Amino acid sequence: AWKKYAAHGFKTKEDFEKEVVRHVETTLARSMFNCDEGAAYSAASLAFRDRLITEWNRTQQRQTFSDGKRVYYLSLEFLMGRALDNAMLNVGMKDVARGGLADLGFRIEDIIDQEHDAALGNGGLGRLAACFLDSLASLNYPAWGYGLRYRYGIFKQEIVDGYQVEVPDYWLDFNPWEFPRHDVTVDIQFYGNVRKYQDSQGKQQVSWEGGEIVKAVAFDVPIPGFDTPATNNLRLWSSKAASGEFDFQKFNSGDYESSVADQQRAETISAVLYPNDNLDRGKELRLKQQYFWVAASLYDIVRRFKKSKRAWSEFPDQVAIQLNDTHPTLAVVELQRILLDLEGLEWDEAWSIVSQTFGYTNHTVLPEALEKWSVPLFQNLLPRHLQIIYEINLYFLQTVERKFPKERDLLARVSIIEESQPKMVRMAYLAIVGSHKVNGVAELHSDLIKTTIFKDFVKIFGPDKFTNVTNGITPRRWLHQANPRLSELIASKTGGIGFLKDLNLLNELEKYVDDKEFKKEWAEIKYANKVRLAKHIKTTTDVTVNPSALFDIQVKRIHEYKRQQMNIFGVIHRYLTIKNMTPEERKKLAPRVSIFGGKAAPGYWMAKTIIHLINNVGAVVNKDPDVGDLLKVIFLEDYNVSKAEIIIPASDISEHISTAGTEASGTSNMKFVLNGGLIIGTCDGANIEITREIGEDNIFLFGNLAEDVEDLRHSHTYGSHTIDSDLAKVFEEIKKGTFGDAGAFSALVGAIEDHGDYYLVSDDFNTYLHTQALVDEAYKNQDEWISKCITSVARMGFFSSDRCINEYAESIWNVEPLAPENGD
Ligand code: 26Y
Repeated sequence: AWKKYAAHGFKTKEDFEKEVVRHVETTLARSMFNCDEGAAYSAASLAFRDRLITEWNRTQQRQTFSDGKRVYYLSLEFLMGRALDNAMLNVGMKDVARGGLADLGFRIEDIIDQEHDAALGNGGLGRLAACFLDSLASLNYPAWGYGLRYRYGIFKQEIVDGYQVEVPDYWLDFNPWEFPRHDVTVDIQFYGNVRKYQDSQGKQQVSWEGGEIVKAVAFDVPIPGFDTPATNNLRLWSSKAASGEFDFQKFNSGDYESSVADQQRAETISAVLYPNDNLDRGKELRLKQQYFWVAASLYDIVRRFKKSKRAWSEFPDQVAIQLNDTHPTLAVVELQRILLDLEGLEWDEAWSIVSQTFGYTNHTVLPEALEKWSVPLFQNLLPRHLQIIYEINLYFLQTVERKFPKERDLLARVSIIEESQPKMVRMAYLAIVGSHKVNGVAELHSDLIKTTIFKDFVKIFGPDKFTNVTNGITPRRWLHQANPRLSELIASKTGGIGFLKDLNLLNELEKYVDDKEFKKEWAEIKYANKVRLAKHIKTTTDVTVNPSALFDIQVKRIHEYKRQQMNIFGVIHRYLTIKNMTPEERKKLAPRVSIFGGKAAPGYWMAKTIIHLINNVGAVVNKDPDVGDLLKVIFLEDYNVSKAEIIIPASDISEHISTAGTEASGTSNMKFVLNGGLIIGTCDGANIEITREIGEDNIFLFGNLAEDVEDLRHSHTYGSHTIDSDLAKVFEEIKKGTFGDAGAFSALVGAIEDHGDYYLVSDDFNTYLHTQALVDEAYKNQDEWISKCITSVARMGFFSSDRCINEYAESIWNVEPLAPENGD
């Protein structure tokens, strides 16, 4: 309804065509005679960008005039995927664009397909940030995202001879979705030293001097809300040398090369996204990235606040800053430094402002993913910040000592500084001490952090500081955009597209669980989505798969804790079973396509070995005439957001099989169920809440519980560890060389056989196979299967990121949406 109020931009397909032609002929300086799909994509995007920017300006003005509290979401990762399709759908103009493009001789799908994914993230944490931006805009919250404008996003994955090969993702050749703000820059300081002195009034002053300066330049990306004119901003910082082009002194003295090198060194800061997911490597350049981004963002936030001429004490009433994991924790220290050293506040006053402003979201309990920075590194790069951290720690430990005078061990345990060699700064502890709320991302996870890694802090701060906000996903991208036909079918039964803004309206679908006609349409849509994926598989891997087979999908980052190795061992077991069957027995088996996808961190050898094994198993199984259509094994190259949009709607069953207690939440589990697929999974992360919502008859759960993991691990190490007999047969086959050189997989097998099986693959293998057999049986009864799918979708309303953002707004940020303008 708001569209008619849009002051600028096209309304009809004819208007849209004019805009496209104008951009082709002027902005792109090309002629319509040689306008290819790439140019049409660029011009269509520019036409939408123009439209968004008008609304963006209005939104920003209204937020400024209304003068309310704003939310700032600080994330090192924003895994946005493609923007054009999303923009068209969110402003409700896709049909107009389709018509206009058709008149110009293009199919809209081909144009959408031209876009390069914005892949500024690794996996779940980065995609969550992107879903949150969509919800914040759609719900009219005054909110900004702040991140880094990496020149290289997550690497592109190629599979060569079954191995992962990483190729740089240079994506900024021409990006129509960003506005460079060459006038919005911040000078960021590194290194140098700290001088303390008395000023003329005798007041103690601290000054951070010398070192080097790098310039941060803002690039703005408009974030359109769905069915609202509200358009928020994602500000990404790019680094460049502070002196402008290069150091003229060096140039004049003939040292041209080294002045160019300085320039390049500055640009390195925002050059590349670190490709590790849930693994901290403590690299100096990453700490530089973190400070660069945090300092630029805080400068921006403080500048905006200061325009309002309010007292500093009102800062927490105007500003909420959410830390997406510990990556932006330096913001706590930087704000304290600004208030103390630059604004002249007293410590206690400054600290009270700081700790009321921040909220910290934890996304993992894995010890190897918890960030720690070495004190000597810190001392060198950020000397003043290290001093402030020591002071924060001192005051914190003093209050702990007062409260628990007899507990000496407690002080060492909770100290922000770990007394190791070298000493380390524990970023999660700093984030807890510097925030007013700490949240986990699913109920089990939030309970676990309170009873394990942050137990002492619950005792110190009380339980109310720790809370849960279960993750969610945006139904706009993950249903409406990825699965347009299902979205349309749902709309036809729930009274229009309202469910996309109020996902609980999906409940209406329960009425149709036994409706023959509805179920037929439902099944047709699933089949069509499987045909679409089968085509993608054919063009990318040259393997033909039968769309009537059960599609079993596991797509996510490759990690031992996510247990893709268990899945592929299960596939091998299935293969061996088929080989041993008579032709009659084979006829009774449900045909299956096992589909994998995901990237391994470049330095994570075990993960790369898992990819290698999957590909080698595929090479053997897919050409074995005994097997035929009964089993196909596919590894899809370069899993990313836009591929997820094709893969997820095509699933019958998806695997979310992490060792219980290790996957904080998972979010693809929600996406798969929302698209009418069932889940096989462990009692971990959000699987538990999904089960609670959809009912345990509609999910295939198996495996040991989180509470039993510790004892099992202990028994592997100190008791006798016998490998499950089915798994032992699988290992035998691998060792025989059936899937290529056995030596290549000895570490993978050895981790389970000889090194304690930390992820409990053997312990869970039997129930995993058993549950997969139940899946086979259930799939044979298509009528019941479809009923389960419909019931599940009907009960998924809870997992909208809109619900999740409203919870953050109420329980952590204390912000209200900005009411739409009159008439909007
Ligand atoms: C320390 C650094 C190298 C690091 C970089 C990326 C550490 C962690 C990460 C990424 C973590 C991540 O993606 N975590 C996932 O967050 C999702 C959103 O909350 C969860 O659903 C998922 O379970 C969790 O693994």
